Amino acid sequence: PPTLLHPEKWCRGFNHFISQCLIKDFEKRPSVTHLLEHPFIRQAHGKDMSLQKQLADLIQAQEQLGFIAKIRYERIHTRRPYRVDAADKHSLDDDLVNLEVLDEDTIIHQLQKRYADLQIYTYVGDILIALNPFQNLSIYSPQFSKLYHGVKRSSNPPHIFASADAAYQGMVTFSKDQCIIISGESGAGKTESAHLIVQHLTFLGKANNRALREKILQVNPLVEAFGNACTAINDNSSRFGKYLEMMFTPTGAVMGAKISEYLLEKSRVIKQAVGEKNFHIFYYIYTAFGVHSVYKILAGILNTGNIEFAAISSQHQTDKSEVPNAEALDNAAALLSIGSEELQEALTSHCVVTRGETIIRTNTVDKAADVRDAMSKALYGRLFSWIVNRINTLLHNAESRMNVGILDIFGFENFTRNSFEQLCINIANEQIQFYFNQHIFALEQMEYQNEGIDATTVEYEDNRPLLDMFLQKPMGVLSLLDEESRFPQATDLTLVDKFEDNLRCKYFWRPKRVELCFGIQHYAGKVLYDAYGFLEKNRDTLPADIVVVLRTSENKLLQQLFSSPLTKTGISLLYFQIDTMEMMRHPEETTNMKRQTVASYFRYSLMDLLSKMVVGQPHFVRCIKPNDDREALKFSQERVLVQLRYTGILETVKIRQQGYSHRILFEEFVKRYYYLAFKAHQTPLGSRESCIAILEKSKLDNWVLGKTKVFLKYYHIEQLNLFLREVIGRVVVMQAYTKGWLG
Ligand code: AOV
Ligand code: MG
Repeated sequence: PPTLLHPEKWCRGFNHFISQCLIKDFEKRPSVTHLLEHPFIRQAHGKDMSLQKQLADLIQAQEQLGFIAKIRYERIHTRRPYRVDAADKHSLDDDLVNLEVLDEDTIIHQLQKRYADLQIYTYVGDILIALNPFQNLSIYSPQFSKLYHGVKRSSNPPHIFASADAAYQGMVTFSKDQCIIISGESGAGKTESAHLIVQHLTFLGKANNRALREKILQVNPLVEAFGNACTAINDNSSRFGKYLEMMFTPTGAVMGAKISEYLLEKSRVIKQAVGEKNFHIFYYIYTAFGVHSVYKILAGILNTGNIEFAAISSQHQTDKSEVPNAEALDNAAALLSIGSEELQEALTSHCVVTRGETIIRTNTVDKAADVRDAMSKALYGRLFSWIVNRINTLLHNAESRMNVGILDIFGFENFTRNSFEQLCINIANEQIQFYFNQHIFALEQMEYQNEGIDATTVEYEDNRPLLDMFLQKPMGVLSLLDEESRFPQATDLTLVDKFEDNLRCKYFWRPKRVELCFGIQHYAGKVLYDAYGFLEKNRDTLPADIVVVLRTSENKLLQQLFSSPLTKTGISLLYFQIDTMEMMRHPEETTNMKRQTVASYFRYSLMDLLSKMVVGQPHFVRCIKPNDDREALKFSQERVLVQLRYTGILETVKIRQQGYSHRILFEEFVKRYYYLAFKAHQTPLGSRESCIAILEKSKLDNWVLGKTKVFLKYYHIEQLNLFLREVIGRVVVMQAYTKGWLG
């Protein structure tokens, strides 16, 4: 039994000791009555001091333990303390790192066996492989969220909730932003995975505000109605890149969200490949009730698509066009709340200013059709950005300090005919693959060298040369495309010639006899592109005459969409901002800004996305498509093998088996985990020795110390965090009870 202490000794020096005794005692018998009976409390009560004062002192004492800063009282109501000794229900098969024989056959066999048992998730260390089940599984209910809440990862079979949980715990424990990067080819299950992550994070970050929770859960379906469509590969294919940041309070309660959207495939509004459809929202509006300004614009876009043009040929003029189906024109104009005549004029003619004089020129049939399409694309693109912006206004919370970002972009695509959109989509995927490689292989191996650690080098396929081929200035694909887009005389053919002359590397080739084609050997496979329309798509011109007419609209929303400076955006809200900022800074360059191409916006977008991603601690989810027929339980070894190869899974297994995925500076390590080996009031040095003390006390093995850093396996971190949580949990339980007494 603990030694009785005189109440006057409830001073700083003894606080820690007293708390520890009380905690120990309380753990044995977790009852408040019992605690009240504790000799410390009794003795204090027996003397002159009131119980309340005593307890206030106790809380103060615990505050001095330094934990209150980290863990707030309310946490106890939302979280239960971790249990380190939870029964291990996992099987060795759950993690490919446990395989003794490491070759493609074994890995494929393993995944196939698991898939047949409907075990769609498998770990590779801290990375999650998710096979698309192509059927609804009953493993995503709130019961499952509970099951995966705050337990040791090996307590349950692998699951997407466990990955979301790891990100959440990482954020709460270390107050560090997290980033979940979901990759995989089109139809592999990225968007579904993103939904499930949001679902679990919303569960974990129980907001008191139920309405907020509901709103966050509705964000994805809403944005996807506007940004997803049916393609040849996927009925709900993402036609834009999405980075969703969920915002939390320091105690882990969800408080808002923010979406960044990247490169919406606007061309889908005017044209879809055979067997594909327009954005979902166009099929929903028929059922929508009330016809709202958003719906009016959507219906306006549909009717604009019906406007046709015919040539008016006379002896003098052959380049004039008119609209033979006036009804479509009138409908479109009425829905967009603009004048029908003005619209016709803006479509069939354009103003040119020469030496201060304004001249009106007529448009040919083809030109008029181009203007019509450009208008539809601009309307839709800006509407989409506006919707995303609205969502952000409603959900953004400026006070948020921590977030978990979830990246769900359009997956790698290879259709029968691939155009400019596929090129952009595939470049974005190259970039994500590069980011993965950097994190998993390059940075890790560089650190071994710098820190003098002896670890086996793992060879991996570096896609850097490919990325350079796309992004390099001035000789990369995007720069060459921009350059050619500036020449009025250039054609899609001269563009391909230019590519051929300048891209002298093994990743590019030009097939014989197909003039407008070029091929690229992407990290995920060969893709043949058809350059038809590349220049026009890249220029993405929206004539000023159209903007002028749209600005006269009586629809306030439409007016607003076109009141911002004239840009060819709709790609990303970000560029509305860049545009305005740049113009303020360099008003003289406004005209140049107007000439920004899709390729250059795209490059900015990628950089912006990366800058968001790099600040967070990354977590990777790699989605794999088991077959191309979207059939449940069908596992094509060949298809899976290709994906495993190009994503470098085999190499990932190797590096996770042999390497140390966590590298933490001595000082940082001691700061995080000192309580596992030292008393709360001690202040150990951030030295090698302190690290050893913590690691040994925690009974971990297989770790290594470098010159300045502790090198840990992915499972060590989990262990350490669980130990830490257990200790913190005990203190929190105590605090909650004592606070409860005080009312
Ligand atoms: P993607 O996001 O990776 O493709 P999705 O997430 O849209 O792919 O998945 C495609 C389809 O696979 C979904 O519509 C579901 O029918 C099915 N699916 C995927 N994951 C699951 C799951 N966990 N449970 C049940 N069904 C699932 V793309 O956006 O085209 O790159 O651009
Ligand atoms: Mg998707």
